[in-house]
Amino acid sequence: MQESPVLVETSGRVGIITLNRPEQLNALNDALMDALGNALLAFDADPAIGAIVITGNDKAFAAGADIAAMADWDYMDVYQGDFITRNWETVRRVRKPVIAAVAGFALGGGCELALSCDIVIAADSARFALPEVKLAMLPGAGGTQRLPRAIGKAKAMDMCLSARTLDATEADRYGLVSRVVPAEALRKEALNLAAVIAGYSLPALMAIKESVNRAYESSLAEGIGFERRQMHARFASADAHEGMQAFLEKRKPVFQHR
Ligand code: DAK
Repeated sequence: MQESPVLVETSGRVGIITLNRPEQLNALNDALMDALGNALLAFDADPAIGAIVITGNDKAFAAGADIAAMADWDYMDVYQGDFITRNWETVRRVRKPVIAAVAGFALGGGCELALSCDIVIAADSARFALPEVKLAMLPGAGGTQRLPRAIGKAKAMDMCLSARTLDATEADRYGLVSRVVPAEALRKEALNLAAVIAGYSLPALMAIKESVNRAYESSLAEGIGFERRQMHARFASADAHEGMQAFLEKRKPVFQHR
């Protein structure tokens, strides 16, 4: 029987998805992207889960779209099959926080997948690049759009046009990743961070995520207006009252995720 292209497990309120095509450096094919999307949506719908970690193995988070799968496609295959849009963007539909824990190669679509997550924790072994230009392709899963927003136009152009690889330190300096940790500590650090986040009130996390994402999609004035309404809405939440009351009573809050 063929092994599943993703492994799914939980640790407390954290859902963990491990990309599982190690022989192909987790190259992203349809079966993997379908399985990843299904796992993400299942965790998003599960009230027992508060945060999600996507990770790979020591050598690769993901070395990009599966070149062997794409090599024979023609325009009609990708247009009518709705390549990328059909099953690569599911992560953007997830309302809970998603952390990418990246060791080794995060290339092409792998780098774009990490960029689509909310927080990127990089092992010191992580390597980021958009090498599609070497194949006479272009980063087609949001790379040319999300990368300039993440690291600025000059550095994004450099990466996209030259296929230059960033090590973890450079990626951290450029703001492509949230933090860098020793490779051997990656999983523990990512799970600890996810557990901290998952311990907070879920509707507050969802409102924060939606508000931060709005910063990318709107003018500053619109974004501030959206944030203000989200903040007002917090006063309708039992957890917000519990959080403030617990502070005043010098005790730990007990959130109902309501
Ligand atoms: N696809 C398929 N197989 C891959 C792969 C990939 N992206 N990357 C590695 N593999 C496979 C290798 O073929 C090899 O398989 P076997 O020969 O053992 O059968 C195995 O994984 C181990 O790889 P290597 O032997 O090459 O390992 P090395 O350590 O020597 O080198 C490497 C590691 C990561 C430097 C090298 O494998 C490499 O350069 N891989 C390709 C990286 C790459 O170019 N990635 C970008 C892929 S393009 C679009 C939307 C999106 C995209 C494109 C279009 N449209 C909407 C049109 C996205 C494109 C991409 O992501």
